[in-house]
Amino acid sequence: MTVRIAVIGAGIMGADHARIVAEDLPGACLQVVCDMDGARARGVAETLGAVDTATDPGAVIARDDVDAVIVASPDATHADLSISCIRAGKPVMCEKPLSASSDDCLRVMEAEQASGTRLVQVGFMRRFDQSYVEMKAALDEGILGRALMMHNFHRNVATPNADFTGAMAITNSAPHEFDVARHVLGAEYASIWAAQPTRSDDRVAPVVMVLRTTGGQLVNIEINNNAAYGYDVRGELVGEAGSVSMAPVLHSRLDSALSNSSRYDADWRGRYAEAYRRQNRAFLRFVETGRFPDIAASAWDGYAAALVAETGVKALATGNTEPVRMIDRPAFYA
Ligand code: ISE
Repeated sequence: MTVRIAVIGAGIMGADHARIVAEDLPGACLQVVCDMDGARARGVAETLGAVDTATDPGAVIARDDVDAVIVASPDATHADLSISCIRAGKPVMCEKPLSASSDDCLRVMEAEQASGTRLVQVGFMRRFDQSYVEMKAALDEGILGRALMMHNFHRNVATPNADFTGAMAITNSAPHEFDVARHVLGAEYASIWAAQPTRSDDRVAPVVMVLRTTGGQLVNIEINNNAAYGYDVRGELVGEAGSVSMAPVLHSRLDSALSNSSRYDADWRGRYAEAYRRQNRAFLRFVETGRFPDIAASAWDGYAAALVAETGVKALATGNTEPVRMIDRPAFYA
């Protein structure tokens, strides 16, 4: 049976998810592209051959000809749209973050638990990236010994708009690292500290964070949303017996004029193209089988990332190391 998927949001990420569904997801059909801006929805739908377009997400979620939903609308709408999907009994793949507010994530978890069925996958696609898969495997297989530290660098060319703040570096960009480090280490966070250097202009400066896990490991994260030169993510997992670092993903190298060079992507879609594909295929299998994918992020993981982000925003304001106080993990998410 073909799974009819609606994509809500036709911006940069919605358009990319719609493309994956239309071109790279055998067994799925791009049923509806929905955006408040009808012309934008139509533009994406026409390019990809979607069956229909819409502007009202609530009506789309309720449609009988929609089996599953991908939410890629603005961050502030993610939690409520996920709850609407749960109430309609439809599996949803919600782009990260599930919310910038941990209370909102708790509401999603409550709705999901009340439904009695796992329905929410959160789009932390880095879990599906081969570099992190290999880091986690090296740790789980015992090759690294006990994990001590994880170093993370996350650089964007420039902030997407003038409203982007240092706090958003923590709530919008850093959740990738909060989630993937916690996933690779298999650990929860105990505390977070955050600070920013001073720039010469009024652009958002990098945010540097140091987190400690409940097992005493350190995770350091640099988020630089105005790195200027390219989209660049680096990472290294350091254990007592060895370490694994992320190799650059390159398809060519230019040798010329006594030098060699390689290119950076302008944003994350190229670097993580395969991870997005794997993630969305895992979502399709989830819809088909009802079994939540092993490595995917759940609403619980969305909550964990949001709580750490909230605490990180507080740490940035106070300059103190702030304790991360998570609720106990509900058995539903065991
Ligand atoms: C964006 O929302 C993403 O998810 C990207 O992966 C990240 O690099 C960027 O900083 C975020 O704004």
